[in-house]
Amino acid sequence: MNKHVVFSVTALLVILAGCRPESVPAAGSGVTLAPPTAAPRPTRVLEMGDTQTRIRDGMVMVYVPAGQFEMGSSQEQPVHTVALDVFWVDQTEVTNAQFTAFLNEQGNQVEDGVSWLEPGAGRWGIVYGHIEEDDGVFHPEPGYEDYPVIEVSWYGAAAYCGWAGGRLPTEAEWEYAARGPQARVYPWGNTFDGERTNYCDASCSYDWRDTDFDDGFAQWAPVGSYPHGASWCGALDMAGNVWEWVSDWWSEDYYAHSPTKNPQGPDSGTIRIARGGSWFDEDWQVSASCRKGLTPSSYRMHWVGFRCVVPAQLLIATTPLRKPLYTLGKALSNFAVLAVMVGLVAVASGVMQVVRGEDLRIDP
Ligand SMILES: [Ca+2]
Ligand SMILES: [Ca+2]
Repeated sequence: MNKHVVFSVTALLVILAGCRPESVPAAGSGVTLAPPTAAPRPTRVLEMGDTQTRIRDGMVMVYVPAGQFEMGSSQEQPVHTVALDVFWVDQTEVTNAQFTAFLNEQGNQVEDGVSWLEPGAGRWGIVYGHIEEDDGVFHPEPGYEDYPVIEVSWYGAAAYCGWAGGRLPTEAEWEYAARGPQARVYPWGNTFDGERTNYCDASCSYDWRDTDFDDGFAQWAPVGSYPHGASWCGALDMAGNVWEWVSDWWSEDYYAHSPTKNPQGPDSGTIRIARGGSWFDEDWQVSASCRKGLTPSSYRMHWVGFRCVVPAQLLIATTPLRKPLYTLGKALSNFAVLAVMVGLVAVASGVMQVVRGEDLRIDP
């Protein structure tokens, strides 16, 4: 190695030493890439509290670390152990504004004989939803942009999540995001608190209303209205507001033979599942283990919405040169000096520095 190469490597090591302290994130702040070696290989360290914003729809997602919990309850039997890989879950239910953008790009398509959304007059001819259509252009009713989209079919919910870069959660993912490793009864704990959720409270007009609490809303509320009802990972409205479609088919005995690792639900069926209860329901129905079976092609109801998940392996950093440089470094791994230099140049230029949570994006 000649002296020029030695000087260059030494100079780059000095630069690296100056960068390294900045490349160690504070707890909960985001993602790190491994220090360069002869074969640079990124490793990601994600932590509870990490969030990121999805480019396609602006949805904030919260990080759900891998783990296991006891799924089910005395009502949803048998209770069984489920283990899940890491994933990101939407912080809130998908809103009218977000679903409107989807419709204007994709159209209100028909699947299984029903449109993705029923704008205007809904079931029984009553107007519930707050997305309107004028001359083929969809728009949220003014003042209802941040309310959850309702009267959306399972097909519309699934199509939206795919468009946004993710998918509907499995039933197990949804319940884990709501309950956590401690398998809480409600997202906030094991005791019901009617001020942490939008359910059928004292202001509700139905006979089964609970006069012990006033949650502030007779019907559906803007998403994120109950920050004190957050689940262990920071997801909101997992209890109440609107039920949420999940990907699984319904099967009465599925819990008895569910796989332990990342269960996907039955292979087939005629009914899909929704979770979390709604403004329409009693306290026991907004518990995190409660399940409701709904026909995917006909239930476009004013108490059903959804949220999405994104598997962690789909994360892509915005820096356009990171992947090509990583690939080049790997290809040169048999030439240790060159590989080290490529890695050092990448770090020195900032291309392979810390990628914090807020910098992560899902490519459309
Ligand atoms: Ca209510
Ligand atoms: Ca909900």
